[in-house]
Formats: sequence, structure tokens, C-alpha cells
Amino acid sequence: MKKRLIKIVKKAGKILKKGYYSDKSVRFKAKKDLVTIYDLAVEKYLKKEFSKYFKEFNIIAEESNNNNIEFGNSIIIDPIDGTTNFVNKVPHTAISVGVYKDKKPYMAIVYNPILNELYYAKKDHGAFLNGKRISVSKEDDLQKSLLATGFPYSSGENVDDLNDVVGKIKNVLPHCQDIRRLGSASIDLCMVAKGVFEGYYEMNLKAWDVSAGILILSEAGGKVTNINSEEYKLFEDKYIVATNSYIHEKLLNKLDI
Ligand code: LIP
Repeated sequence: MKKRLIKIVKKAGKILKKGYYSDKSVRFKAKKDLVTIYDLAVEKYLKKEFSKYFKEFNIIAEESNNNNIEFGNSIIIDPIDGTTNFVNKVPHTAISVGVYKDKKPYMAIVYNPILNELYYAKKDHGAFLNGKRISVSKEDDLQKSLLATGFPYSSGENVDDLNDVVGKIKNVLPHCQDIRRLGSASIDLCMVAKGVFEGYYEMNLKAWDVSAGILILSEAGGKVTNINSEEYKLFEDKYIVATNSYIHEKLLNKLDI
């Protein structure tokens, strides 16, 4: 499966890359939530190829109607994670593909064709960037840790979410090295996996934003939970907290406001 999966995702990356360097019109799904013809084109291509070669899986994808699809043996697709970056030519944008067997992560790819970075992981087989093994940083001091976060689209309308984002930053920022906001959850998780960031947290993410990144990070030695330090559940949990494992409890303490 690995070879075929990588081949298909790389080919889809050509569609993303062409779009990145083209003029594009944007449709607003919500006040802050964008979609372009390239999100749709990448998704259409991936769905066509996956349903041809991986018939034992159903497909859950960001731009599709997933109402009647039951999560189980599933391939979860974000055709362009970091669409706002994609539209504005910020090079942190990726195709994210998480393969699940019986709701458990099995294989994952996050591919950024702009920077030519392909992250891959398989359950119990490690995590890799362009074929080289990656692992989390060993930093255990929160004060020396570089963190990342994201701002949910809901912060444009939902005052509680906005206050929660600001409150958490107020509590965390003085106690870490700094906080980044790259704009692509799948890449944020991979940046923790390769030891650039020590930790990452965000609210209101969708399963396709993180389905691949959580396996890549776990295989690189990291830890992923919800805000209560319990196993993070796709489709269910509001907050994701993902770290190198060494700072996990310290970060959770600061996020508890
Ligand atoms: C986006 C994320 C981003 C997050 C947004 C959104 P999209 O995904 O990756 O980091 O802050 O809320 O979910 O919509 O570009 O696929």
C-alpha cells in the first residue's frame, strides 16, 4: 500500500503546486473558511485513485458530504491543509492522508509539494521525512520549548472560543520560549515530530486536519491527547494537545484556565 499511496499523493501534489503559483478565485465556506477549485481538484483526484486501488476503505474527505460514511476502515483526506496559506502563497500547505483500520491509525502521509517535504509513518514502523527517520526533541523544560498553536475559524464569530484562545495564550506565552502560528495543523504536528517544535495545541480541528499528523507524531515518539490528558479522539475532542511527550503535563497545566 505504501508505494501506491505515496505515488498517488505525489501526483496530487502536482495539482496543488500548479494552483499555488496560479491566480485563483476563492469561495468562502464561512467567514474565515476558504475553498478553491484546487482543493476540489486534489480531493477529486485522490478519491478517484484511492477508490480504484484501496477498495477495502471508505473515504472521508474535507470537501465532500460525509454524512453517510461510517468511520472504521477509512482513508481521511484533507486535500489542502492550510488553504489560507495556499491562497496567500505562504509555503506551509500540505496534502494530508490518514489511513485507519477499525478506527485505529495505520498509515499516514503529509506532503508539502512547495517545500518538497513528504512525511510518512506506519503504525509501529517509525516516522520519516523524505525517507529519513525523524524523532521528537528531548527538551523537557517548558520555558525553553518552542510551541505552535492555531486560531479556529470559529474565533470570527464565537466570543467564547476567541476568549479561550486569548486566555490560553496569556497563560502559556510567559512560560515557554515562544509560540508560532504556521496555519496548517498537519504540518504543525510534523514539526513537533521532527523536533522543531516541542508542542502544539489547537481547538476545533476537524478529523482531516490531524488524521495523518497524529500517527506521524506518535511514531516519532510524541504524545497526543485531549485537554484532559486522555487519548485524543477524532471527530469528538474539542482540543488537541500534541508534544514531544517530555513537556506534555507541564503544557496541559498551563492550558487549564
Ligand atoms: C486549517 C488548519 C489550520 C487551522 C484552521 C484549519 P484547512 O485547515 O490546518 O491550522 O488553524 O482552523 O482547520 O481548512 O486549511 O484545511
